[in-house]
Amino acid sequence: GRPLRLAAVDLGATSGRVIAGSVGSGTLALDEVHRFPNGGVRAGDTLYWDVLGLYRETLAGVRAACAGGPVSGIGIDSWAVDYGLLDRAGRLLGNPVHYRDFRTDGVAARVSESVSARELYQVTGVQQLPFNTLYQLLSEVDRLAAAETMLLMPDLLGYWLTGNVGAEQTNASTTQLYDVRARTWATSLAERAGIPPRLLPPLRDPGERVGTLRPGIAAEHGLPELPVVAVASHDTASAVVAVPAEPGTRFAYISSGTWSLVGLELPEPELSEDARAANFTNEGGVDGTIRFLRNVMGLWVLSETLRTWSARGEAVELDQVLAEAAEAPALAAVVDIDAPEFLAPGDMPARIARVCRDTGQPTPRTRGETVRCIVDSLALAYRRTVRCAARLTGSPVDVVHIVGGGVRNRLLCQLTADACEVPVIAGPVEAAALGNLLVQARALGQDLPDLAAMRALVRATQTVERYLPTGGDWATAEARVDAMGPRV
Ligand code: LFR
Repeated sequence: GRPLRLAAVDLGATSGRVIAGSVGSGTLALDEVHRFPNGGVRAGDTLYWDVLGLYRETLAGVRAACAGGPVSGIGIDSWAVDYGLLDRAGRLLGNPVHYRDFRTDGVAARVSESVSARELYQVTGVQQLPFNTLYQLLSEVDRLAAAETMLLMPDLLGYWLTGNVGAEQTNASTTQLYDVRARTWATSLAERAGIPPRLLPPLRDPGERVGTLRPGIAAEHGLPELPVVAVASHDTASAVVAVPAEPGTRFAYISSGTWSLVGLELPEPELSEDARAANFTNEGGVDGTIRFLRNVMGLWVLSETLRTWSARGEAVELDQVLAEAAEAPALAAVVDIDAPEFLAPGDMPARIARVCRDTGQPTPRTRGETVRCIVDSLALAYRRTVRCAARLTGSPVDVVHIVGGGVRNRLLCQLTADACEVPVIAGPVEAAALGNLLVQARALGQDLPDLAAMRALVRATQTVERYLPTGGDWATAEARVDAMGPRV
């Protein structure tokens, strides 16, 4: 049909953007109308999100989208697991806390006294990460008595925009409070773990209407009373929608941003004990699909490294250090990039150097060597994860698709092809925004019956780059990392 102009609000942990997209038959065009930094704000002993800033920037972006031409809908996606609590009057109770805050330290171990890790996995299918919503809620259990509702970030913003509460399924599936097979909240499990089930709002499918922009907000911002559509509100779910896989190919994907989400799309959850031991998650996707994946620490380690250097007054450009890294010797030192010590903000170069020293490897001396160690270690983690996913599901992988901001890191893309020993197709960069737009467009009547149709449109309109494997002794490096300590 005639292209629809839609606003996609895509909130990442390090930056947010609002994209005005046109979606129609043969058309999928992006216009980035607003971009802003995001990140943790440490106040007192807590690492928070600037949630009011995110709300303000969301509205600024929607205004910018509308200034460029008529808009038919708004969709919001963001990182997962984090939430705000509302009281009985619908007011925000406290400022949402960042998942990298240390308040969840030790909580998972306490939960296993009331619900075993095995049962948790059987029901929710979710990997053990210290910051799962379940553990965050339990870290503030004394405050829950005053709370009526828990809203995940996109649902909280959607509530402020429309006045309606709900929980979109793809994001709800990351909370460890959701029954991945029944596709409902895991109410009895929640109760046994100590979470009042009233906190869990009605579920919505991606594509359902959240509501309409409240008249007061529309008037205040000079906006029409637009529909707000529930998209696949977990950014990773939206990104996977836009993976330009050819029909029938056996593909793995890497959604490459602050995190690297590495895995497969499955028709059913994979809940075996082997999958649990390998810490693979089963998150709900569009049209009943499952994202069977692991969180790899991602570009976070690189961006924290750059932040550390610039805080010391060293002028560093990403492209420059990547060029230096490309010249540095390959696989000279590798670390387990998923080790818990890389999770919290801080001096990553020092942590990398310490691990290299402690594991008897040469310590990176130059910036290029440090960055090379990080990208080699990331590629190695991709290899390990892709091969493990293939093993666990019995489905071989012929091609790895990389989507998201990491597509711009050409060194990492090439090393991924080398490490995984299969071709890599890299692109599109703005996959999460594209997936957001595609699901919105379908909800508003465009002819995109299934994921295959959405991906065909991405293939027809977006450019990708191909990388072929060129070798390297990844097996030896993998064995070195396997001998190191526990991972997140
Ligand atoms: C990626 C992501 C991951 C999730 C992490 C924390 O942006 O959404 O999928 O595990 O952020 O929420």
